[in-house]
Amino acid sequence: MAKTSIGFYSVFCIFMLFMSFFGQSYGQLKTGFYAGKCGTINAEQVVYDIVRAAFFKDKTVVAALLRMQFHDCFVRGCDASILLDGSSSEKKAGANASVRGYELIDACKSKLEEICPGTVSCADIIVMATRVAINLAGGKWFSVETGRRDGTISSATEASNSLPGPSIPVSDAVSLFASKGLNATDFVLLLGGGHTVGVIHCNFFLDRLYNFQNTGKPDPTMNTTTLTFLRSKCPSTGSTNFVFADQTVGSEFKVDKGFYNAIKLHKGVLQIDQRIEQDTLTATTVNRLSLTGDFAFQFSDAMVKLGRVGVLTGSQGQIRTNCRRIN
Ligand code: HEM
Ligand SMILES: *[C@@H]1O[C@H](CO)[C@@H](O)[C@H](O)[C@H]1NC(C)=O
Ligand SMILES: *[C@@H]1O[C@H](CO)[C@@H](O)[C@H](O)[C@H]1NC(C)=O
Ligand SMILES: CC(=O)N[C@H]1CO[C@H](CO)[C@@H](O)[C@@H]1O
Repeated sequence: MAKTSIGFYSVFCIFMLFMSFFGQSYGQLKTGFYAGKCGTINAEQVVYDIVRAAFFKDKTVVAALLRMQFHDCFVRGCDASILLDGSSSEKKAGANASVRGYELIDACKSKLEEICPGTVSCADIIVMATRVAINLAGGKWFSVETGRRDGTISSATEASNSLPGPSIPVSDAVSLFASKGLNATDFVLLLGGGHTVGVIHCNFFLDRLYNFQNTGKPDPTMNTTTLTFLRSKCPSTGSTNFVFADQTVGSEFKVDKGFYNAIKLHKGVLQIDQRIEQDTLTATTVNRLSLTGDFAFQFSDAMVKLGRVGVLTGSQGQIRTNCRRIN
């Protein structure tokens, strides 16, 4: 009897070991995929240097890259489809209109093509660059997985259908993230980590200031101090102005837990931002992240998980030589 269970146990262990090598659905992504692939030059360092120089000229590259990675990964997976130019590519979708940072990715790509042509994918450049930006903005340094390949299809219609709108109910957002392999905790971490930097244009929340759900009144969940401030920035007649997504003063350019503190004071700018503080599916996580130091450690894990969504690896897709077009 004992012998049988030991036998079973060993077979089970070997099976688990085998699964750990070959069984992961993201098995072909790994940390340090480019080690030794660009001679003595470290591809991750090349990206680091370029993003660092850009950051010291303009801190808003952090928000640009975070939003770019989110939008890339949520439409056809993290395959750099967001970078493709074209009259009806993802870039042209309404929700994508304010994604920025394309030139920074181009700069990384040109340099890497000089050093090791046809080797480093545009999809990996987005992920490596975003990791650097997060760190420069005060977030923890973390290892990224690489080995993604670039997609060949980009569709504006698909982007419009895959990206969430600012008033999405929490339960719908949780389902959407779950469909990408991200749980409710990941959702709260990613929304807060993204929206702790960057800006929101008035048109995305004007209804909350003047005519919430056609009541002719503001959103009753909004802090009245914040309401007065946001109204001063965003007249009811409309404007192209924008405000910081994180209304904690002094925290606007930092990847930190400031966003959770702001929404606990009802200073959320987007309706979804305030909703995660109110909905039972997410409120406990928001509270924990605002009260503890967990965000600093857990945000990076959530970013790594985001980077696994729908990836192409191995012989799938291609390594674009120019991130704006397929080969
Ligand atoms: C339900 C999920 C989400 C919704 C509905 C949403 C919606 C929005 C909207 C409407 C804006 C304003 C865009 C503008 O004014 O130009 C925005 C900005 C932004 N979002 Fe999200 N977002 C979501 C999740 C995320 C995630 C997961 C990330 C990153 C991990 C992220 C990162 C950003 C960043 C960095 C900005 C500022 C961009 C900039 O300053 O250029 N968002 N988001
Ligand atoms: C979400 O996933 C992370 C790991 O990826 C795990 O640590 C966490 O417990 C999960 N949370 C829930 C609510 O399932
Ligand atoms: C509104 O914000 C102020 C700080 O600006 C804060 O003191 C107050 O507690 C907030 N009110 C609510 C209801 O969260
Ligand atoms: C920069 C960019 O491509 N903007 C486009 C975003 O989407 C709207 C509506 O689909 C277009 O009119 C913009 O040209």
